[in-house]
Amino acid sequence: MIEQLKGMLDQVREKQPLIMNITNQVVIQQTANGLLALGASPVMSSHPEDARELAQVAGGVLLNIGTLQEAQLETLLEAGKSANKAGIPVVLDPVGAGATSYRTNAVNKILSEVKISVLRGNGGEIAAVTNQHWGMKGVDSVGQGDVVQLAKNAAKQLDMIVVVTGEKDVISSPSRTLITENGTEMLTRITGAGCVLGSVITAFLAANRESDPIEVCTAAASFYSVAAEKAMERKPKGPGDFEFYFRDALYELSEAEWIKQGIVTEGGTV
Ligand code: ATP
Ligand code: TZP
Ligand code: MG
Ligand code: MG
Repeated sequence: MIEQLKGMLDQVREKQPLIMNITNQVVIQQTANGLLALGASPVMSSHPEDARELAQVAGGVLLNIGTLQEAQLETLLEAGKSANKAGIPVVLDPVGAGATSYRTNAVNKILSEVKISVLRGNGGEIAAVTNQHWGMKGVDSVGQGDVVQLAKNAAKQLDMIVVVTGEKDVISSPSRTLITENGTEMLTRITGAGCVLGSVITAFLAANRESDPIEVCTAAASFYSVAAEKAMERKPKGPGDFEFYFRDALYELSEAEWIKQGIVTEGGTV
């Protein structure tokens, strides 16, 4: 089915969409560099008024609660509502949901006040948002379960696209599920692999407004995982080399190479 995703990467590189990120203090630089390597245009914001204005001119908004502070919650909500008014996609990364009730409650507040287009998290985070307990060790998922069923149930319950990442990524809407099978375990050895993917999904959505959003999210996840495989082909000595090679791959991996290597399957109806 991956042939159907052809063209979506080129759209990002051609349109260079402005992506507004309200993200955590750990991954600000990785996120800006990842988006620039991909061909998008990043801007970070941390003040409610600034975020409200930026959301009116951006192509998409990424909300990430990784190092949430009380004042930042207002910024996230303002940005989300402003993006809703502008009619642009909003992606939410519920970093560490389930690890503390503070995080879980913050995610629930955002979900109740902002129309989220895509929720992207690891298994433990998505389980927590849907009132299940898979287990979290800080920001990492430690529980195990049926990720395909988790994504399907979450998409239905929340009525939005849900991307559950891990060894495979499961992308589910309330009516359809797609699975990407590429990637490398080395992605778990660098911080921000999930967070940067959230911004990459936002960039794909911003540049492909006429396409089916579940296919656009799948293109983003598939391209990202194949780029990680390309980085591994250069035989990094460890996570340090890998991080640089991965950024290079986000920059140089062509649409044709990605489509040739990407494995995407239908996950059945919900
Ligand atoms: P965590 O905090 O639990 O590490 P995360 O928010 O960083 O989660 P991941 O689930 O690690 O997000 O996903 C980030 C990227 O890494 C995705 O592209 C995913 O496909 C990839 N990935 C994660 N684990 C593996 C793995 N074991 N094998 C292949 N790819 C993986
Ligand atoms: N602590 C708070 S946010 C963050 C850490 C380590 C980064 C998490 O990044 P990711 O992409 O979820 O691994
Ligand atoms: Mg990670
Ligand atoms: Mg994460």
